[in-house]
Amino acid sequence: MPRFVPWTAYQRLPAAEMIERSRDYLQKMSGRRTVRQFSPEPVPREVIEACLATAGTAVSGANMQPWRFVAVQDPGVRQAIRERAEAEEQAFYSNRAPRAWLDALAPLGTDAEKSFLTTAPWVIAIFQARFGVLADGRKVKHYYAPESVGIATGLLISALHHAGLASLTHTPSPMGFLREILGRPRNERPFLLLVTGYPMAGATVPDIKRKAFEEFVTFM
Ligand code: IYR
Repeated sequence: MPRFVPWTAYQRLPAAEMIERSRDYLQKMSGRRTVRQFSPEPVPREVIEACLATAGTAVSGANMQPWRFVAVQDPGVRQAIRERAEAEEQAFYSNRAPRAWLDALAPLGTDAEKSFLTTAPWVIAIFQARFGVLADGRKVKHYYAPESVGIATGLLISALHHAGLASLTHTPSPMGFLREILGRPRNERPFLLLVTGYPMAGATVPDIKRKAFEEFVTFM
């Protein structure tokens, strides 16, 4: 029999307060931008730890919690990641990417140079564990692993922004090398790299816009 317990953490709010809070959060998140220029200034590990713990509160398929995070501060390891990522990106930008993809990326101003991987104080490698291993060695399938890890990553990005840090999602492709460099087991598939730290003083962001609300929301 499944066991149920009271949800004591829930706190019901008056409508006016819900409206105010939802708008405050919207305003906070509207200011989030992906940044590519980071300051090398160190960021306290406690901040990264709390944000990762927040990511771990994500909903997941059958509560399997398939996300794995490797928070890398070590300069040698970041350098190794950078070298492999830049090698893949060289191939991507010079011949692997179709013209249309490069055209779509043009407004972002990205290229194969990934110095943020060694400049920013933290590079968080996010993996998706395709199955879990029980104490007795049996494997359990992780249902909806990509969805679950995507949700956890969203919470992490939100937590980092809320804490006052900038972040950047980076997906070198292919990124199997991350498992090698970081010594991860075979069942873990690299999901993405999340770079975080303070933005460099005077950092700029692309002049791009979010879609209008009506373009991505329908009420019925
Ligand atoms: N992985 C490459 C290319 C790239 C792809 C997408 I989709 C972006 O939104 C940004 C970049 C890179 O990281 O440069």
